[in-house]
Amino acid sequence: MKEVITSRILRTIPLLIAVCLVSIPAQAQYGGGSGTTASAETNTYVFLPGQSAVVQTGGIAGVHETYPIEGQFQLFVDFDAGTALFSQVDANLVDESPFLPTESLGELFNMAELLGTVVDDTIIDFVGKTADGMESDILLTLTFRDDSAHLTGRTVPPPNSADFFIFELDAVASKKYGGGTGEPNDPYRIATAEDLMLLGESPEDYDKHFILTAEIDLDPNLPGRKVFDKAVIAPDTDPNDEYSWFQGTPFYGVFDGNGHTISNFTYDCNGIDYIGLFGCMDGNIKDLGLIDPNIEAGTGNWVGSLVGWLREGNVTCCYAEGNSVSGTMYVGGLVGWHSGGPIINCYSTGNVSGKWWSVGGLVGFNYGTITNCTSSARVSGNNNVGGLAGDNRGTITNCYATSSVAGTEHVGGMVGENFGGEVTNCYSTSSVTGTILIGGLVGKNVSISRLNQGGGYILVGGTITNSYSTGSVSGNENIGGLVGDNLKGEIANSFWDIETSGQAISDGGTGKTTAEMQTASTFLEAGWDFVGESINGTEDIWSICEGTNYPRLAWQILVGDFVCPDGITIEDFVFFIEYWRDDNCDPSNDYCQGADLDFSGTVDEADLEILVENWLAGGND
Ligand SMILES: [Ca+2]
Ligand SMILES: [Ca+2]
Ligand SMILES: [Ca+2]
Ligand SMILES: [Ca+2]
Repeated sequence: MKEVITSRILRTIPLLIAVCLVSIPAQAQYGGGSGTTASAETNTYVFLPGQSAVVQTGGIAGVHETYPIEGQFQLFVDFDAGTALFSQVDANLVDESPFLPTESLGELFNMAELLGTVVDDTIIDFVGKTADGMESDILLTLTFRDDSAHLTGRTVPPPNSADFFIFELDAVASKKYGGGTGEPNDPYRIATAEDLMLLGESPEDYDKHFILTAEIDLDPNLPGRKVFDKAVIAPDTDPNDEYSWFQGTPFYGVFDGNGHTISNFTYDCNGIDYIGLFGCMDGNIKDLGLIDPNIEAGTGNWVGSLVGWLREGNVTCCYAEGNSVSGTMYVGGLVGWHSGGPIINCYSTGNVSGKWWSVGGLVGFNYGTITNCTSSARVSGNNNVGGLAGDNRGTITNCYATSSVAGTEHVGGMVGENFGGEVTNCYSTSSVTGTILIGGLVGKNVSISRLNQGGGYILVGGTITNSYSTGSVSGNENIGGLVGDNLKGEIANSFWDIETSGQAISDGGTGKTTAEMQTASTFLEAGWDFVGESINGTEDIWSICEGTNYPRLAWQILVGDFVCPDGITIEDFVFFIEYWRDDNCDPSNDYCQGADLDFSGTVDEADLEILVENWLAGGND
């Protein structure tokens, strides 16, 4: 069996990797502040208060009024064609006046109908006529200076007209964020800490699309940064309400980290809820890394480095490295409370601590779906403390935890309390210590009864399937190698290592020796779906390096780790070189046994580069 598994073990694995931008070097997609490489672009500009006004003069009454402008506009410029237009104007003259035909700046200058001509790189002239039937001429000049647009111009009445007002515009508008329009095909670009903080202060943009175009450092010692006393984006706006509800606007747009990182996000404030880079999230976050987030929430609840409350929406391909996160309840290394769409391909490292309930390395309280995630964060709390999630009432699939977990009651290497939840294809190597209801994988496992359509009750959840644990487990009461206490839950085809756990018993699962735990047949006979066999399935969830390691999840194995032992070593290089210059690799890569790492059809220098990059990146554990 060993030969079968190890020789064919990893050839399909390259298909499973490279779903996240964060795990591979970020591609330079956007040029940063000055926009895309295309010659045509649209940007949003915001009028600067105090520098933007319309002056009205003339008429029989001899009016002379000044109206400040508030708002923004979108400017489309095609430098190649030499044309420009205002694609959207959302700005108003602030003061009311009986002499003013409209408070809308766009209507007053009929901006949507003006034709722009690019004079040179910095000047655009706009001409047109008013829409009021009087047919005044309009002449505006837009001048780019730094990242600002200066707008000057006026309406010009027809010759010999006696009773006309003249409107003169003199305004300065700055480019919003690092450019873009916030639309799906042209997201606002976040290039600086200032851009990010501006987004936080702009709830009107929480439905927009954003993309990170640079690494951002929020170190409070740097100029213009600070120690935050609320979530950076989508904070609770009434932190002192009696019931601790979330008030405020959730972020419900898209935040694409684009493979970039945000470092040193620092929060320090006691007793405020919904804390994280995002306080409350109904949108999507992807391809974003947080480096060294430092969150001291004290008696605050719903605390995560990335999201306090993931209410709806998704978090995909995100991580928090070097966490220092603390709070009281619902505290997680990435997300405090998760009731939203899936969290996929995410991880967390560092330290997570909670004074009371629901503390987890990745998620404090999970009511949603977590797939292909991992945590090595050290976790401490009181009740319901887990290496990946403190509480699980949702679905955790294809995840692993390598933490150390300490608590009092309901403490597990993976999940503290699995209350009607599902844990499938997961493993934990976390060491676990506590007092009562302590398990290597799950502290307490509970199936809950639910009314079915026939009027009776059925038991749902509380399932642990195809999972294992190996970490040391210690405590006083209801201690188990895999599960501390199982209340009517279903534990199937799951194992723990009786030697490394120090526990001969468990309220569910099957205890095995270390040698048995590192033997493929133990798991194959239980129906686990491995790479290199199809009898148990073709999803190929697991891989094993027999005799040296326990089963590992196929998704966690690096591109280029072809053969045993685990990690990229000289043995993998030797395997790779056997296929050097093969130029008829089929699309499935079967013929070249996966050595065509970029699926180009040929095993060549490009593949070698990928192999060496992963080798040097330390893919040898
Ligand atoms: Ca509140
Ligand atoms: Ca299989
Ligand atoms: Ca290897
Ligand atoms: Ca290739």
